[in-house]
Amino acid sequence: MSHDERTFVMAKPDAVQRGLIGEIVSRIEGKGLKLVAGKFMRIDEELAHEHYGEHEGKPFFDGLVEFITSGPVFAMVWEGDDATRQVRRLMGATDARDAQPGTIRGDLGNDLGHNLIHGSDHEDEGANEREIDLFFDDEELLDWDRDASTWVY
Ligand code: RTP
Ligand code: MG
Repeated sequence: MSHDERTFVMAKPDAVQRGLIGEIVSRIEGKGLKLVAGKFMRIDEELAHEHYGEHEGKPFFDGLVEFITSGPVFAMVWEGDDATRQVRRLMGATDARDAQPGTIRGDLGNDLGHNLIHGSDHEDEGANEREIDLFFDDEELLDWDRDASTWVY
């Protein structure tokens, strides 16, 4: 069991516009994963093409790029046991209209294009590391340990 698996997560422009950054962070934090990096940023055209390269050529690609570059996003790296798959479970199905209640997309997302959150694909080996590299420099990833004994009493 690896406790140090890292996964890339992003609150998409619709989440930022709707004031849901905190809610998204809170759900992942509440599950017990550990935040190791976070950056409020804009995605330019080039980064959008790299990040969503697997979808290049598909009919929805141009709309996807337009959406993801339309406003700021909050990019994050989360760490923990089985982190990539755990985040995908918290996210719910891609089309927010089909996502189960209890998931971020199921509870809060609007539709297929406006689904609030991106998480690395756990079925695509190495996607998490690839995406972390794309968005963050090594020194932006913080190594830290929880020390509950100091703060919780
Ligand atoms: P994401 O990459 O954004 O976390 O979403 P995902 O893994 O759940 O879904 P993926 O298949 O990677 O698709 C990326 C985004 O493209 C939009 N999409 N539109 N048929 C369509 O019109 C279609 N299919 C996918 C979605 O907004 C999805 O989040
Ligand atoms: Mg995907």
